[in-house]
Amino acid sequence: MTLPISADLIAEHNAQRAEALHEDYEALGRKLARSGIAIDGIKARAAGFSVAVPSWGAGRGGTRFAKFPIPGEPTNIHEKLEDCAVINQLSRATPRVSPHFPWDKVSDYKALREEAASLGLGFDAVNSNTFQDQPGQAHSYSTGSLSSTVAATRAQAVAHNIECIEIGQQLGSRDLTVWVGDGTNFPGQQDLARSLDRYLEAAAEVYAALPDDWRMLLEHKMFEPAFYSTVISDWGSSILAAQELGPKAKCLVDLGHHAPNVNIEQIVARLHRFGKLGGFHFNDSKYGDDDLDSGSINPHQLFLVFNELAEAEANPRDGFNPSYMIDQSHNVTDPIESMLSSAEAIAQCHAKAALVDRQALHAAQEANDTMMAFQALRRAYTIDVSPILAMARMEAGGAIDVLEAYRASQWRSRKAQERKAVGLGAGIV
Ligand code: LRH
Ligand code: MN
Repeated sequence: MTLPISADLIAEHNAQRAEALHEDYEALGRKLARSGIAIDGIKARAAGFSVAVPSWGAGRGGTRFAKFPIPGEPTNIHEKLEDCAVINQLSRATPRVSPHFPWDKVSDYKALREEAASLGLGFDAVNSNTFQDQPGQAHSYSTGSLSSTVAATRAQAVAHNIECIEIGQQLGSRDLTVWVGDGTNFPGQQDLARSLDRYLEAAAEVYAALPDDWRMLLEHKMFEPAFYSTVISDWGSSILAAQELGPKAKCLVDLGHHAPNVNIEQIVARLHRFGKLGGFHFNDSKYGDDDLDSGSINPHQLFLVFNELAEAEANPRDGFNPSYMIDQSHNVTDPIESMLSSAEAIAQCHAKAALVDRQALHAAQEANDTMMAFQALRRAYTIDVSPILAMARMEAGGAIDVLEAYRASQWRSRKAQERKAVGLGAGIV
């Protein structure tokens, strides 16, 4: 395995910071011990936590208005894997990449899997794409894809999803994420019931092609690209579709796919209650599907989501195995820095949720002691867990301060010399 950043650079970086880290870690350890919490136990839990990064997040993203590339950004899946390896080498928390097809199409997926493995990476859920037309495509998705009124278009969308499963099998994935932008912009444009029926019929053909140990993750989204109705617009449509399809169909929660102020943590609790919690696309938003860095706008919501995940894990019902993935669009930052910062924010919320005194919380809830129930969460939320994550990271060979180490590596400026420039354009990738 040849990792992209020199191990000496990371060792030198950590050597300068280790003493301060040990001081902070021991002080926090004493504080937590007073509440009966063993800090090493939390560190072990943090060391076992990981989140997948999106291949499409390694490059600059954009909006319909514009995209502003940066010198040295990746131009193909091979360069994207290199950058994802930098994120994992420094954070030790992002060992899997979630690819998107046909954006990441290559001729030899076995070789791609080996290439990723040589960089310390594996593959998470594969994402199909029936929201864009590809050059030479027989049937346009302008009428929708799995719910299109045009049978040939539905068949084409089904075939593409099955092709993604076959690619995923070669990459070692076990999940297919299906997000369709299908919907309408005008009342009356399509029959709202028949659209769903066509979607369910076509999705059932994709479901039938799933290998035994695979899952199909249905991703709901309130709007965009459709602005009047969306076929799978909310968790209700998604869970009903997943129940209709079968036990291998689960629901994926993209945090940005809800109306402002929707209680997403309650959606998580509901999906788990009915055995349909399949995974997450972590990001943050203030208005629409802004795809901003996780925890950058509403870190408390992210904490409350992980609080529900901790409750679900403690009460797994018929299984608790959600896929954790980032799905962001990096329009104004270095994508690597954004994913380093986001992985940290997500891992922090996972660790803070482990610090909640659930006995005290449940006792206060049973006693209707509202303030003490709230305080049980707030106490954990306000603990700075960064020494725990940094210690786990350093012990795993990562960097104590991931952004400082990344900048010290001069990775981006070095890649700007090597990689061809990305053209101006618009759109998310
Ligand atoms: C849709 C979405 C979906 C991806 C795309 C890149 O908004 O969240 O998960 O396929 O972004
Ligand atoms: Mn998403």
